[in-house]
Amino acid sequence: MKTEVAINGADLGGSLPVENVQELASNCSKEIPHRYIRPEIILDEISTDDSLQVPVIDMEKLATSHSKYQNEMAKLHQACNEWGFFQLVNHGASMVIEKMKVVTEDFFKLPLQQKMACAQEPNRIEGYGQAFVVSEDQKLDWGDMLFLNSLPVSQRNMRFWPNSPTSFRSTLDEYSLQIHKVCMSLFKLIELNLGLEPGKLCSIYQDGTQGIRMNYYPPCRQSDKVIGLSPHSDGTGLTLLVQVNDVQGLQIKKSNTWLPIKPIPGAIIVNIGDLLEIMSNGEYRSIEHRAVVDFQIERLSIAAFHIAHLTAKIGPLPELVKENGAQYKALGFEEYVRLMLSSKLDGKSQLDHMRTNN
Ligand SMILES: O=C(O)CCC(=O)C(=O)O
Repeated sequence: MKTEVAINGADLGGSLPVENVQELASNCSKEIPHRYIRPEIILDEISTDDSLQVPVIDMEKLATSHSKYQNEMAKLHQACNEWGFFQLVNHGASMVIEKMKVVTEDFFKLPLQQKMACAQEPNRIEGYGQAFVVSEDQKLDWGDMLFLNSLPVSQRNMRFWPNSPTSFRSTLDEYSLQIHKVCMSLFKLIELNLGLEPGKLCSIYQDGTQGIRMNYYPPCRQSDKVIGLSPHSDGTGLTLLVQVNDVQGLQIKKSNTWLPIKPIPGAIIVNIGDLLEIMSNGEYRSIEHRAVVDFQIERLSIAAFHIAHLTAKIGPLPELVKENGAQYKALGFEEYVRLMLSSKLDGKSQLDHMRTNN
């Protein structure tokens, strides 16, 4: 994702309406429209090195101050610094994650007309539809999504929250709070690892915005020619992603090669977003990633995006600007969000506008 927020209800731009991909995919007799065909992906190199995987971080070990687990903090630092991605196990949110997976699957199984009750509105990113379609000739992703603002609670727009399945709303409420808690525990450890005074990062994200996006990627007969979600980095501080069913699809860019992620059952996949890259003055890096689709089976994922609070100043934290100077410009929060939302998903191009050497 890029950054998806509503600031005090202001319209920050939305997506042009396009065809529902789940419906398109269900109509097997129809040719795949050329707007979905991406010839460039045939040339992409995909890693076949099975031994190369993102680090696995154990939250229970991080939570104890016992000296035998100090190593886990170093592992976390290395994961943020060298990978920008890791899988988090023993995070304590397994029960609500399982419940959230069920309601997500059930929502996407509903007839189109029922799902359209939550459809996006012009100039708004929230709701059921697609995101980041900014021009009529832009190539399209092979996927639909339901995006909802979940925190702060005052930013929730229940107009877009499905009331079918019946437990959707209460489950999302619980999910949102628990995932936010896990995220804040990570920020607490990350600020320690960055040598910041306690509370420095947490105070920026504690009352920040959380958006949750449920992604649905239908199977595609020409799965090697389409892409579920275009390469991008997230405009967030941290993103916490859960894979709903057992179909692989997430790939991250590592040394110019796409590395498929093999999700560990029950793990949360965490990634550093552009905001944390900027605030850490480049010590931690957001990583380009994308989702590919399967030939036969649909794939679903749930991403929780955590963004700074609405009055935060976006820029490198002064404590982390050393001899190399500030690597990124400072911007007001709203300006940053507008920048992130104003274009299609395109690798890390948004962040380039923020670099001081640009
Ligand atoms: O579906 C996935 O695995 C990736 C989702 C993602 O990158 C996003 O929602 O921004």
